[in-house]
Amino acid sequence: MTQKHVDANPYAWPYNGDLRPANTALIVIDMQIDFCGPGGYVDKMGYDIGLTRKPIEPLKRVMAAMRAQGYTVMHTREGHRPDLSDLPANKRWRSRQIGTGGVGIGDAGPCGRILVRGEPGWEIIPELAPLAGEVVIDKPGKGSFCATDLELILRTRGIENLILAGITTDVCVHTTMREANDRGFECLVLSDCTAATDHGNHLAALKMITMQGGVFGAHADSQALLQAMASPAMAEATA
Ligand code: C5J
Repeated sequence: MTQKHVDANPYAWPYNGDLRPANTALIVIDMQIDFCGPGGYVDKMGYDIGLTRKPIEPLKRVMAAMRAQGYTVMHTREGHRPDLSDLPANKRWRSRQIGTGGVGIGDAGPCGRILVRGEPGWEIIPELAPLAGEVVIDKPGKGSFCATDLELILRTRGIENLILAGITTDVCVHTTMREANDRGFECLVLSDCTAATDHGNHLAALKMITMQGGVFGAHADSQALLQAMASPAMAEATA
């Protein structure tokens, strides 16, 4: 077998050097107007969308390169049914505790009802719109595996390695990484293609990944991934 590694932290990723378009997917998590657009949920809560918009430019480059090489590119959207039958009461209550006017998930805001499927704020931002044929996973929770068909789709495609990006590092990206890691997927978070509503939390979330030899996987910046993708595969070292 030939080998390709990303210069990642705390180990050269993936662990077995088996990085190929056929076994590796990029999952772009929740790059929705509600998380990084003006008038969306994050903006309404009073957080700085300057932080959550930072991943857009590096993500554009990574998505273009991965699409060009035939890697699987997938997207997720956090959101609830219009009748809110999949919105736990405690999630709704907590979302109303912050921001202006007690407005939370399911309530009307400047971009329509917050995190409700079909509303303008729930849409993926136009800069990172999915291409025709790319899988989009609609999830009611923070993790991308909970109450979705993501795992079935990944297994059906023979995906073993997941490259994770999007919003937010400490919530939906981390939850998805933890779910994926427990299912045996080899995970890499792209540090400049994700962001949190608090930069300290972003840094802490990245640091958590590096504990215990890479307790959930590894992280690297997008440049390191692009370099690995451009490099010729090396013959496997023999002991
Ligand atoms: C949050 C997310 N933070 N996509 N969602 O509520 O991280």
